[in-house]
Amino acid sequence: MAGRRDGLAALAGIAAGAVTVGVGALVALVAGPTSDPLVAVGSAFVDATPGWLKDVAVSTFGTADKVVLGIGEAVVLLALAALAGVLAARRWAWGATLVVVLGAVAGLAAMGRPEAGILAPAPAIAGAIAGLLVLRELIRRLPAAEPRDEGVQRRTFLQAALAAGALGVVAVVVGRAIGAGARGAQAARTALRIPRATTTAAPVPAGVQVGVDGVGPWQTPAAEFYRIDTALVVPQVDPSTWSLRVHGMVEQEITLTWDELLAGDLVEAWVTLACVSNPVGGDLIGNQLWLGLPIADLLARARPTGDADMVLSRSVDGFTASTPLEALTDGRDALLAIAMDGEPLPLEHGFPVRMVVPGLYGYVSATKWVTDLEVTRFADATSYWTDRGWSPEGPVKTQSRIEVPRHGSSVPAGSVVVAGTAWAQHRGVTGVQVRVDEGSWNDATLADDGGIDTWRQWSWTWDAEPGSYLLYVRASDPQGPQTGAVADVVPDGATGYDSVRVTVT
Ligand SMILES: Nc1nc2c(c(=O)[nH]1)N[C@H]1C(S)=C(S)[C@@H](COP(=O)(O)O)O[C@H]1N2
Ligand SMILES: [Mo]
Repeated sequence: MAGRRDGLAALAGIAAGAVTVGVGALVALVAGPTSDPLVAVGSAFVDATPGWLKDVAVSTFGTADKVVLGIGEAVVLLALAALAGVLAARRWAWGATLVVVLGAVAGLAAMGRPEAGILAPAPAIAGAIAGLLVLRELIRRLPAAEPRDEGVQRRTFLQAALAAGALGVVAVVVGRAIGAGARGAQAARTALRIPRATTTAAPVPAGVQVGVDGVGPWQTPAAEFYRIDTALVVPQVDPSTWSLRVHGMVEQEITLTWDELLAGDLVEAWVTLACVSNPVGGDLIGNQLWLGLPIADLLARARPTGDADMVLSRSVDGFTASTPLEALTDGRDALLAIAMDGEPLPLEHGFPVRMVVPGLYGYVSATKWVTDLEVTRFADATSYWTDRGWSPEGPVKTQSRIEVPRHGSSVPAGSVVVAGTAWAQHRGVTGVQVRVDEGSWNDATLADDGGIDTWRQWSWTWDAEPGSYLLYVRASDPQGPQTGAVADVVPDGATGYDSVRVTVT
């Protein structure tokens, strides 16, 4: 009967595991959301993930990468919990050791988070103790190998195991729900009123939208804006306690408070933000109206010293980005942004304050939940992604994509409208061309221009005859056409022509 006993022991392990995780989630309500054992281990895993693997994850799962990580973690945890049960049933010390080791891993991971306080290991310790107690009780109740009343023993064991497991799951759900509700950031966001801009953005021309069905909106709705970050729980920052320190190679150190930021001369700007991990033709890019304080104003007060050439921005959760000082002071709309589309930043997009720098990929410029700017030198400091093999330079590459017709679609012969979007942030799109198979390039019609920092829609009408074709697109900026050479996203952004396969019938 060893097989069946192992199965029940595995169940005992899983039930004890659920209790461990549940108690951890409840204690994390006091110790802080990133000390939750599941969150802490997942976050440590994200930070330890080599750049290439992060790249594979983002390109395979896109913005669902966090969900996939969560499922992966749950599967590994279930297997380890089952193993702890089986071991404990054979020899208690083995199972107990595994539980203690897992607890220690989670506790150390929590202590390693940038936001860690002295209570950081508490959820893991409390969870492990609760898990050990439940595991011991359940192992004691395991039906004997040759029982006289096996049915009864089995039933009481299963009842106890299911009750413990259910309690654990309920604790996780309740703990997370209370945690989300109790955090003040969402309430503070709702109560916030965004001040008017001192400098408003130029009105958007009526024709920025190319007017072809299937071409995405020129302004990306905030709710649909892509989200890329390393934060497994969205950092909760109450604006009333927020401040930004500007220090390092400066003549005057500055601490900016939330009220000072709101009282500053706020500037509005349309900026298309792009992720360096966006593959050719991809959608890790969005265009929005941002409102914020020019970072140049702040730096002018701090007065960087002679040989400084970089600003290392840091968020509450420890993420860092290294931005050329030049890009923050050369007159472009580099902002400490507080609003998107006239509303306070959504929590997941950096509430209350993030950076937005036209022309640079997000990983070197767009720090969300930002609280610290250190003026320094590229020779002296690195940042989150440049430590992982990505280029210190992160200018956005000129790119274009075909949105209509869709890849793999069929269209009737005759006039076929081909349309999409092109971008060359801070240089401006000056032209777009479309090519059928290996034919010559045809000039597309550009929609109205929203400014050099935004993307631009385009369309071209194709006189199509029956057959199967590959359509290619390329954009030009003032330096000339984008390159057709195919390059991967690592280390500084993908290149190559976007193409779609179309069947004309
Ligand atoms: N704190 C923090 N800020 C961050 C990141 C992060 O991981 N943590 N990711 C950066 C990257 S790689 C990109 S592309 C942009 C994405 O901003 P969004 O999620 O608002 O679209 O945020 C940047 N700012
Ligand atoms: Mo990114």
